Amino acid sequence: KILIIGANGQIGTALLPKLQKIYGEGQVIASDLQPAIHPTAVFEILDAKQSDTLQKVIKKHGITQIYHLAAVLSAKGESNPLSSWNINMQTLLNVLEAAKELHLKKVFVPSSIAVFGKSAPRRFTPQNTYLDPATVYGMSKVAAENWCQYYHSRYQVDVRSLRYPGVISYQSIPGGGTTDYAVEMYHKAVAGQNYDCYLQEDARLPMMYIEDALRATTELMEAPAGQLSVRTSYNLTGISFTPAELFKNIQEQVPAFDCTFTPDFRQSIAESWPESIDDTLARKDWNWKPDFDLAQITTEMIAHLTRQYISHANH
Ligand code: VAH
Repeated sequence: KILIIGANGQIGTALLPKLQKIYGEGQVIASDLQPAIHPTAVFEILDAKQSDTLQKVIKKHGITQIYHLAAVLSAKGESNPLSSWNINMQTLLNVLEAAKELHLKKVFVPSSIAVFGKSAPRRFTPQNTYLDPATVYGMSKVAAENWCQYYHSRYQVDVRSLRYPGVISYQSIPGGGTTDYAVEMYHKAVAGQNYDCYLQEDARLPMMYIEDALRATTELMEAPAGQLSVRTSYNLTGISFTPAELFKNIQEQVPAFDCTFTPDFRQSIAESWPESIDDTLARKDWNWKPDFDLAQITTEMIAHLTRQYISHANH
């Protein structure tokens, strides 16, 4: 049985139905701090900062795998550094400890391009390079990667990880990320409104469509352990684009859409991150390959969001 921690988050909301489809609805237990946003089979209100309640839920359902998708993201994390660090680290350590104590089969822990800082090459950023993250979120993910490698090498916990780029999805409203501008821009365009972007026009960032992110996650988790040469976290990417390029791409499908650019504190976070990522190792170790380019992402996002706006309008 699989436990998703943070099922109400951006990745969790989209991963839940995918895992249910693969493993069967009753095999996936969703959990989060708040009640389920979307109706699902089995849902547990769970604060993963409490080790004993986490282990109680694991035993209650006979959990053998955990997808730990709860964290305070980069932008939101800066408003309360110490509590963001405590939340991200305490939950992670509780998950790794539970995996060791209760002999879980596999664990997934997402990392992020937020682990890179000003010392890393900004273009085609390599798997191994000096990590000096500018955000508490990034610092917590660097620490998480090292803890994952530690629990794997010392206790043989089969924990696997991906450094997600900005993920573009239609299934949830953005929550505290720096890359969320892309999702917000699509929402505004479909709602017939203009968008004031909080990043500069030329802020190029590595991004990925949610379908690619979910497939990368399940492909990594299903790869034979012996093939995996990285036990911190794999570099991963889909495509890179700037807010100006996204604006132009959306305008081709929504001609009336207009966008202005008013950079805020998130611009300095974006400037500390790579413009593009070298994910050669993921391609080599477990045959990673992205499917969606920017035009396809725009077509998908506009189609899904239009359907949502129509169905909301009819209620
Ligand atoms: C964020 N979407 O912006 C997340 C992610 C690389 C970006 O970590 O914080």
